[in-house]
Amino acid sequence: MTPTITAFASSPDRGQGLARDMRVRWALEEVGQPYDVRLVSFAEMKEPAYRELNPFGQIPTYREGGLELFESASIVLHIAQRHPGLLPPDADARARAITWMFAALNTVEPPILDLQNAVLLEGDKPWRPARQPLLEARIRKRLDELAHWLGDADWLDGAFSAGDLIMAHVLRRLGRSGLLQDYPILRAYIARAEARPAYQRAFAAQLAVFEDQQPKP
Ligand code: GTB
Repeated sequence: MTPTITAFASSPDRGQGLARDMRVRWALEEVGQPYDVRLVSFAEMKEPAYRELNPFGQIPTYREGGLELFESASIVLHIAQRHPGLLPPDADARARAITWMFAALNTVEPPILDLQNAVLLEGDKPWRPARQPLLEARIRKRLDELAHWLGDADWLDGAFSAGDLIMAHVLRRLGRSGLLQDYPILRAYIARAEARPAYQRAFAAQLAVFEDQQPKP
């Protein structure tokens, strides 16, 4: 059964791998599972029919036969549990890899999103300049801790796992912030993740959606 995921018909980053369907595409590519994509507009995502798939009216969603899922990391976990390649066979190592998925989502991503939301939504507020250093300091704390953990290891816990997939995608959100400048360990970690053939295929597939939309000369 070929799964179908939903993705942006029109994305602010025009397919630079930041929207969260990238996580799902990447996981499917890692395990060699072909998939179909249904592109949805912002208006369609807020329709009752779409909210049957995702109550919050967001991408990505995942449909496989009678199974319908939302939440990118839950979808990645589902894929990782049903196919070899993204979670280690050993039960303890598997639990640790899943722990890293949660660490990426619950410990590392929130301060990054706080900063991005401040940039996007609070640009005109009087407190914004004073808040910036606080937001950056919270991110730096996590980056310090993560870089310390990684040290000279390639991945977070042994072989590449779904934990690395989610963590690397979370860290990519910092790309334009300049905050990774001081973290060569993390830049190398992201570069290793991006060099994976599965990542490259997923990136190309997401980008192709928007390249196809370029006006023809
Ligand atoms: N927790 C959910 C998950 O992980 O699946 C969050 C899903 C989510 O945030 N979806 C966003 C969405 O549908 C797209 S990924 N937004 C539309 C809406 O809420 O109406 C977030 C995102 C969007 C765009 C960029 N970008 O262009 O740079 C980056 C990230």
